Amino acid sequence: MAQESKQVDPTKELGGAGDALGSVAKPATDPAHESGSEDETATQGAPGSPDGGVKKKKKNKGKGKAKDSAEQEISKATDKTADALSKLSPKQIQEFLSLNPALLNHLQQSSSVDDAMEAFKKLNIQEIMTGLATSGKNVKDMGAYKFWATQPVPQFNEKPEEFQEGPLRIQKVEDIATEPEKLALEKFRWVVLDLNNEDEMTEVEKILNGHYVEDDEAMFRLKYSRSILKWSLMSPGWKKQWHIGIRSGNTLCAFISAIPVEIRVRDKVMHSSEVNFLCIHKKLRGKRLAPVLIKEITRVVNLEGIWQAIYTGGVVLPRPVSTCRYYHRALDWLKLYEVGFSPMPSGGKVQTQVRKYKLPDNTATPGLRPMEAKDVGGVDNLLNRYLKRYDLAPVFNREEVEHWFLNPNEKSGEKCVWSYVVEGDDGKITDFFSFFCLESSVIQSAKHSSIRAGYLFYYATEAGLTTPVEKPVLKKRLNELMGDALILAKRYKFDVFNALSLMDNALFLEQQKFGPGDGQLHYYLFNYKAKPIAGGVDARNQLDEDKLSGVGFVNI
Ligand code: MYA
Repeated sequence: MAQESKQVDPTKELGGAGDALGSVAKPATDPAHESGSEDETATQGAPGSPDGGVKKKKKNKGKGKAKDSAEQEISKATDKTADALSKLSPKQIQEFLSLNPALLNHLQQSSSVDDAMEAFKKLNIQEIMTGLATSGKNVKDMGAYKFWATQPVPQFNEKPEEFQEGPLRIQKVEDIATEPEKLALEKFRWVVLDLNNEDEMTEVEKILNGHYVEDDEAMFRLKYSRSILKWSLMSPGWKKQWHIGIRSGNTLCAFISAIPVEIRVRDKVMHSSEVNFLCIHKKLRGKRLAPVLIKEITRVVNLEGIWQAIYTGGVVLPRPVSTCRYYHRALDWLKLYEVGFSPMPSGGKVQTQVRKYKLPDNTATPGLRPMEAKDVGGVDNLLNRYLKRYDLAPVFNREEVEHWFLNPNEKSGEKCVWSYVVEGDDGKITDFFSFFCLESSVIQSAKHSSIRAGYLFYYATEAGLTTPVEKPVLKKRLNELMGDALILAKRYKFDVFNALSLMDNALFLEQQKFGPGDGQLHYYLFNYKAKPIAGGVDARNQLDEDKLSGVGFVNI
């Protein structure tokens, strides 16, 4: 899944992370509990989830005044945090680190908590903050992962350097239950959604558009169009029984899905599944329904003899194989500013910002043109060779290349993916890039109801295919291609262009005026232990051109 992320002013990152520290100290509260949910009795037997979201501070999204008070708030929080940190006793530091396994990992490398405490004391406040940002939000003590501690996933206390890569659990199809787990309440029932049935597709669209991923401050919520849902849920080999819901009466109140994917982790290629669109109605949150859905998708995937899955998320679970950061390139800066997506840098002016993000009208790469059906073979060949450079990547067949890059739904409605190629004089495809459209609802704005975001999808270029890679050559070519991708995205009326720090993106993000976001995307593998894979950012959450990401898997 994509994660909601919005642009941060890099000079203010310290304040943002300070907020995260505050949230460690204050126990989280789930708003659904506060409102006295009518469904309290609907619990699956374990009320009072120990996790819950960090309490949301609704931001005032007005312009100048809000900005000033936000700045003051950030600066106050930073001062308070610095002050609080300087007063921590060793015991408190130890407790703090135990709440942040990822930061502890980073400090520890291979040593004990005592050594980590020493290292912690030596860190300056900014390092602590960015270390926290790197560790992600909602990190819990391992013991608090009641469900995930029982699943075949690597745990936080295991040392990656001692990992033997491979599956964690070996099973046989004949041992897999043929019926789903019984739901605790009679009014709940399992359903398999038929996405070829327009009414059932409407129900999926409705639950996702009302209840799916939001940013931390509940300002934006991902809004999947029907065409992107069909595109992403009905890819080659899709199975109806992998589109699962729970109904309460006639209302679809929870959903989870999977599609088949071929993934490669280093040298190992696996028939696998990609799990996405896990969503529970807001009134049913915190009632342990998510584990029930996850166990059910595991069961139906296992029944097909598939034992591994890849999935991503904004929350920290045991245990990310990689973590990437979101970056955003404003195309309509004024609109992004008006909805609270992009901040005004201190001392900045609207006109200067608008000018900064202005783009030429026309693309500059000779031979660049939209991808056509006749290019499928060429793109398949180039892309699969390019993806071999990464530690974690899909392996596409021709049918998948056709599906993912040529709009299967274009005729029936909205276009959701744009793909371009450069054809050399000899007719060979030398370069390729693609991006897809995913809107976000603006939850509270009188002026704008949605943001149209382009997400960088897969790309490949012959310029990156030398052994060893000549980084300056690759960097130059990627900047040319991505500069054109931005011009095209602007032409197609996107407001913002988003990309993660994965693939070789660290080579062009800054040059193309992408700014860091407040969102991270953690990559997970189910039933496969793998050593960590670089996410394109360093321990301080900054782009790392020296150590490019090993992630070549982009999801929707
Ligand atoms: S990621 C998108 C997730 N969806 C959203 O963020 C939409 C908005 N939020 C919601 O709808 C709910 O808050 C969700 C949790 C449904 C996320 N991935 O029922 P609960 C664990 C995995 O009381 P709720 C995507 O779609 C949590 O740590 N687990 O919680 C990929 C706790 O377990 P533990 C998660 O807040 C999904 C337990 O659930 C996530 O009401 C990949 C609490 O359950 C999460 N994003 O609902 C799924 N969030 O006690 C895994 C919370 O251990 C697939 N939890 O801490 C695994 C592979 C399966 C197939 C295998 C085949 C081989």
